[in-house]
Amino acid sequence: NAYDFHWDQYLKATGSLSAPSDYFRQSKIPPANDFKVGMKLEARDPRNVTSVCIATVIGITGARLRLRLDGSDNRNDFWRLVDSCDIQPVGTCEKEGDLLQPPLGFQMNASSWPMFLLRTLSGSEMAPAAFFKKEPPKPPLNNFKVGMKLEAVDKKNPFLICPATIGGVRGDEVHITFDGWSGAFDYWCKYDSRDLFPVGWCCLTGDILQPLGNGGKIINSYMFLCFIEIRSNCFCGVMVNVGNIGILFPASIAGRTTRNTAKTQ
Ligand code: MLZ
Repeated sequence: NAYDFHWDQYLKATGSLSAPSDYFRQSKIPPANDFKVGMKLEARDPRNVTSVCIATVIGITGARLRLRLDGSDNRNDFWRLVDSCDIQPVGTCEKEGDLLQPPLGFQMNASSWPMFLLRTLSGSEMAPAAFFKKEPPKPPLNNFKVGMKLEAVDKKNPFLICPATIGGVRGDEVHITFDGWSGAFDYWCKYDSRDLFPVGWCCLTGDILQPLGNGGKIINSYMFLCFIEIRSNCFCGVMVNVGNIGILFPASIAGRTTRNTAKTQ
């Protein structure tokens, strides 16, 4: 289908460049994900980062794990890469002389925590230490440039990895904007955030790269259909690239078929 998302086609159609992979804090070869649903591990509580808790693998997506803290509810799941420093094998905490903590919002009485811990761990399958990979080092500098393309986690829907563009650079921070979406999902983060990936990451890991928002559709390598909102009136047109220059034609010139694909999400 002509509307399937392909990076090579999209980069050509928009006349844009992808950010080189060594700009990211990710391993060149994505880490293998050997975890299985149901396995237990230790994880830093995302809502209370000084606590290390017991977590269960609820799902697997590419090089990431969907995690739920034992004793917590099902509305606070979070996603971590298998080479995240936020996760470690069960027993690490004890070895370091620390105590496992109940998650923020522990559903039972605090006094029942030791017994709960015993029960939750007994007979459960612990993720083997070999499944945890070393976190890649920070690239020394923020080399990102405005306009570079990448794949980024949508922080409002953290299970989604989406096509994105660097919208701004400020010291060691970058502004992440999502292609085809208006600013509602944009965010600033550090250049070495683990939520940023080079173009092609999802394809390599088997994670699902989200399609563009309805603000943009690729027609072919030379044509990129875009919808631009001008003061709440939606302007619909076809962007045709000639070299690096994009020329925007109104839909009335471009023809009716383009107009029909405009939807709201
Ligand atoms: N349709 C949902 C998900 C949007 C995801 C956007 N990602 C950049 C919504 O509108 O919230």
